[in-house]
Amino acid sequence: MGNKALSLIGVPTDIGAGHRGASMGPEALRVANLASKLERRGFEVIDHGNLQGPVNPWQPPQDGYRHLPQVVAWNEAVHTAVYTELAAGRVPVMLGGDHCLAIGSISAVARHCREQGKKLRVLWLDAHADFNTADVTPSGNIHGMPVACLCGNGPQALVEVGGHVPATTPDVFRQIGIRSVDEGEKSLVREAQVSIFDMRRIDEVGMKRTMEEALADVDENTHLHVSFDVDFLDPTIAPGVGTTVRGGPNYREAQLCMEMIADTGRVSSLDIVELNPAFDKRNQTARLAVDLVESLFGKSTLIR
Ligand code: 6HN
Ligand code: MN
Ligand code: MN
Ligand code: MN
Repeated sequence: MGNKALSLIGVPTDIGAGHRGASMGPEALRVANLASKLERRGFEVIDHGNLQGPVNPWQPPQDGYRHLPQVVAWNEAVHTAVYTELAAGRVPVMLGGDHCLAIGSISAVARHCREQGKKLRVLWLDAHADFNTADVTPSGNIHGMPVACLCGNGPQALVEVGGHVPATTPDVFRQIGIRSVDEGEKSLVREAQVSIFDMRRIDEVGMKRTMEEALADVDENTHLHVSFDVDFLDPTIAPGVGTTVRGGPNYREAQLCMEMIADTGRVSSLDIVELNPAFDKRNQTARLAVDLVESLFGKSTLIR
């Protein structure tokens, strides 16, 4: 891993989620010693503390979206903070917060890539495709919509958060661990030809081949962004999330996934989202997330 300057950005909100509690995610990751563990690995870590934004009014959806103005406000703050760190030559690590915040972070990464002539690749580690729109969403929760919004399919105010519309295109995404896609969402991902390595595929070919394929054309000019939704992991090892879906990667599969991403040496930005301490037990899911993030930044169990 080339760039050893990491910037932690806490975003304490559950504004896009269907359960309260992801707002406590940043603190749980700090309590699990994220910064000191990365420092021990030779990184220079600056913790910028938490961004601020509107409180969660806990209202029902309006016109297909829940809390749209508040989601826009939080994402504008995320976009600015993440863009600022990238421009300073640092690796932003966004501590969510729910997954709607990826609209702000990935739009910032995409903008940085356009300006630097870099090729963007987003690894979307998740149980969900997060490709819903107002017409097909079963919940109105915007954390189920960030990939669609980033590809220009969403409400104008959100689609425009990064200034450039669309912020990015479906071909930059590689989705891994997917096992819950809503009925209408399925047609949308098919239509957009999103590259999805779902659990069926991981079962059939294994995590090793899955990651080889997902990372196939990552080269020295690639900016690799990892959007790590903690519900990617099997709920038996990671109960501390709002939307558990059984049948996810186990501990070793998740480690291998992270280690193979680390081996590219191209990880340049990261989201850690959907961690929900209200559902966790003794902070175990936060500690597991930190363990996996250490692997993502180069900790290896390999003996060499
Ligand atoms: N996440 N597909 C469901 C929905 O309500 O749209 C669940 C979304 C979960 C989103 O976990 O980031
Ligand atoms: Mn850069
Ligand atoms: Mn997600
Ligand atoms: Mn998810």
